[in-house]
Amino acid sequence: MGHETPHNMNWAGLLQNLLVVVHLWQISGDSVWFSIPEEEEPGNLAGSLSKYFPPPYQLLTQEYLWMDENTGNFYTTEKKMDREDLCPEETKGEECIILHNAVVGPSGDLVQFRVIIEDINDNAPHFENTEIHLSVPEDVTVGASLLLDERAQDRDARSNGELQYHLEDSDGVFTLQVEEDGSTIMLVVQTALDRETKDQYQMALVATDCSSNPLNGTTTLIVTVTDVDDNCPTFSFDTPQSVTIPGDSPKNILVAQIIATDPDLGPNAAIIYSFSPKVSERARKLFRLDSLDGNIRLTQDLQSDKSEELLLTVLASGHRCPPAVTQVTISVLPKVNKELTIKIRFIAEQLNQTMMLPENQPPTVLAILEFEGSYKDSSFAIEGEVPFTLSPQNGKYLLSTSRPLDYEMKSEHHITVVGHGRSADGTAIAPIRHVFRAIVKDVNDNAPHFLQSHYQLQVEENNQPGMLLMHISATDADSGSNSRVTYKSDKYAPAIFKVDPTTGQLTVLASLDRELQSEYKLTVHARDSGSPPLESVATVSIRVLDQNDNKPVFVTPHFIFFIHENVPLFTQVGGIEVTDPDEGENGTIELNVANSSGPIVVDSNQGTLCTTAVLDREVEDRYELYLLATDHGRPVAFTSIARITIFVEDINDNQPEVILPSSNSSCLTVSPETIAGTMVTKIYAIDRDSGLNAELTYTVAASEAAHTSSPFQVESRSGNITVARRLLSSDLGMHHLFIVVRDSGRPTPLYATVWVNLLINESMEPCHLNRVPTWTGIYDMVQIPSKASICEVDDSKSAQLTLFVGVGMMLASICLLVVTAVFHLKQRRRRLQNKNRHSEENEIPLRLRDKYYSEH
Ligand SMILES: *[C@@H]1O[C@H](CO)[C@@H](O)[C@H](O)[C@H]1NC(C)=O
Ligand SMILES: *[C@@H]1O[C@H](CO)[C@@H](O)[C@H](O)[C@H]1NC(C)=O
Ligand SMILES: *[C@@H]1O[C@H](CO)[C@@H](O)[C@H](O)[C@H]1NC(C)=O
Ligand SMILES: *[C@@H]1O[C@H](CO)[C@@H](O)[C@H](O)[C@H]1NC(C)=O
Ligand SMILES: CC(=O)N[C@H]1CO[C@H](CO)[C@@H](O)[C@@H]1O
Repeated sequence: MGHETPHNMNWAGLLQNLLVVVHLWQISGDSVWFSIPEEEEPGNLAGSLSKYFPPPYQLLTQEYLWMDENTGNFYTTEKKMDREDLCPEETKGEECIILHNAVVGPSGDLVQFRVIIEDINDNAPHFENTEIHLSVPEDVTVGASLLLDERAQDRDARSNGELQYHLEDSDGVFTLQVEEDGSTIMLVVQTALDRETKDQYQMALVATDCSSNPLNGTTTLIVTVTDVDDNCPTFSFDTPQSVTIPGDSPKNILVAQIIATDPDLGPNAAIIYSFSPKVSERARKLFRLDSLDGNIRLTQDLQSDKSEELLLTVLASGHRCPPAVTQVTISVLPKVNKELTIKIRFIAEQLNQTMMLPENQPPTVLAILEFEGSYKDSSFAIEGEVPFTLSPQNGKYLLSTSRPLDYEMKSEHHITVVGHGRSADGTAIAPIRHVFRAIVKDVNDNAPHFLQSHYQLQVEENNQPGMLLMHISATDADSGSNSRVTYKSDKYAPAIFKVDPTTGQLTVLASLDRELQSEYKLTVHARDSGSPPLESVATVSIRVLDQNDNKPVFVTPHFIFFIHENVPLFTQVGGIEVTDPDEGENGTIELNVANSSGPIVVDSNQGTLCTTAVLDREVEDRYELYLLATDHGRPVAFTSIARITIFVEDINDNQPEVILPSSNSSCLTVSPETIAGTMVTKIYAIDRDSGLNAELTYTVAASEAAHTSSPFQVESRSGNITVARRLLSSDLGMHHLFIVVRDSGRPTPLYATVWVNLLINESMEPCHLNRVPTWTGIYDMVQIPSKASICEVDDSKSAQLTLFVGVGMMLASICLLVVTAVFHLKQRRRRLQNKNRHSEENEIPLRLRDKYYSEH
């Protein structure tokens, strides 16, 4: 066909199409149809075209059906066929037919066949609304029917879609009336309704289809019974018959509530309350009735002292109803004070009724208490023991402190005040209690307190500087800054002690020297931080303990003493002054002789030297010794050495000794021509003493021939015998001179006498004396010639006497002491056999003697 002219083709095509349509019509006209139930499972054989057409087969639309190309069998597909979807609602009463086109036969003819989809009851009746509301007045007549403008739908066809209705749970109050054609459903009232009894009915409206396996649908039918004014107000039992009110009731107080009820609804139940015209004028004046809520209130403050009864007749009116009537009796009691009330006016500082009171104040008024209202025999009293009092004054009571409060003793007080009283008619009223709370505020009224007012401590000297001595501490009973204590030493305290202001630590800044100062006292002040601050004082005594840090010191390195010779044994020579500033054993000195040249010992206890032998100046006139002083310090003892020189002083214990002439009978010849003034001989004498005791004078006591004056004279100091005058012839012969040789010892000089025999003869022969002349004269041998001494000044008689007496007494004492000492020694010797010689001698009490020492 392909290459014909368009003109020819158009005509040929039109003809062909016309033929197809004619043929199609022919085939469709053949009633080739199949019937399939809806909602078939996939793959079910629905029919076959093989009976009608030769193969092959091709279905043009394959949505719901699938056709086998060779057999012409067609089957349901995955997509189910729903009759209600495929055929519109309007075709409900008819068959639901779907046309299918297929190309069949070797020539490829287009055929059409029908598939009838059969209905199954797969849809339940369905109400559009789940609830149906209907209203019906309560006074509806029995038998009245109400239109239910609601029906169920069922999409199925024929009997599967035909519906029947019935009611469930209607309890016989309602029935259904359905028209023949089911177009209208009526609800028929079967019993009388009363809203006040039951104002709503609920039931189920059920629609059922007419299939053999019927399905149904339900909706809730709610019938509301509407109100009709068919009731009148009545007073409820709650409405009080009588009311009692106190005589002091305030204005607007609710006296009574009148309650009337009308079971109807809304405006049908509206009630208006009013007093009956019969209510008294007084009652109308006192009470007000609220017309809407029925509350009776006082129009004014009631100040009634007498009892009274008022009758109130109250009407409750409803719409189109006669008023309901009730009566309320109101009893007014005379005004009574059932309880006591207090009025409190605070004077003290207070916060939320809690008074803040500083401690230590003199008694002050804190608050004024007063009864509110008038009572009989009213009074206030404080309960319990508290430092507060109440004092009445002009019907009021003053609450005050009775003594100063002490924060440290008690910081909070609770004061219970009890008020008693009776009402005006004399009946007792329960007492009233009011508790006041008072907080005591701290005032700096406590000084810091030292545990001890006096601290004593000891510290060894030569300490480390900065050493902690002790911890001083004081406590303060106050609180807060009133109790914060700082320490300070007073301005007179030695600067080497330091007190830490905050810790109270006492330290010594320097090294102490007990020998410089062994005791310190300081005053420590503890002061709190209150304002004004308070302070207290403690004293600290510090005793410096000794260390052996000093050597014994002799007062001089060289002592010089003088002692008379011939003094008795154990005579004291002198005192040795030696010191050691240390204390106790550290300062206890023992003296020992290191080496000595003489019979001298030391008494360590007394610090004295004494003799152990009788000294003879004429034998040894000085002694040297060395003394060792040792202290008793432990572990190290210190020593010092001193030199002692003792000079033995002379006493007149030797009489002059005449050396020349050697005997009383020796004789010398003197020429008569010897001129005057010529020295003829000399008396030579010695005295072993020294000083004055050895200073000799010579005196002629008397010549033999007393009647003539002697031609010879003795020079008193030199002992020269000289011719006194020109010798005369009468002078020839023997002359005997009795010479006294006297020393100048005090108090009594010693003397010797000698005869000097001189012969004046010209022969100049040596003379010889047969006999020693004898002395018969009286001469005071000891008397010192007035012109004897050149250097000596004569002492007065009284001085001499004093000296005599002194020496005498001294001698006597020494004797006595020696006797005592000897006795004592004997006693001790028995006990102290093993003690050394020094200690024995140390026991001898010696008489003190002046001491001498040199300065070099
Ligand atoms: C003597 O000194 C030592 C230390 O040198 C000391 O221990 C002792 O206590 C001191 N004795 C006295 C009695 O003070
Ligand atoms: C005595 O002791 C001192 C000091 O120790 C010494 O100088 C002196 O030579 C001693 N004398 C004799 C005689 O031992
Ligand atoms: C000389 O005579 C005197 C007095 O009679 C006498 O004291 C004296 O001892 C005599 N001297 C001598 C040496 O005999
Ligand atoms: C005594 O005699 C000696 C000579 O023998 C003489 O030197 C002396 O001066 C004389 N003394 C007096 C005081 O005359
Ligand atoms: C006076 C006197 O005795 N003279 C005598 C002096 O010496 C001679 C000789 O010896 C004597 O004969 C004297 O008598």
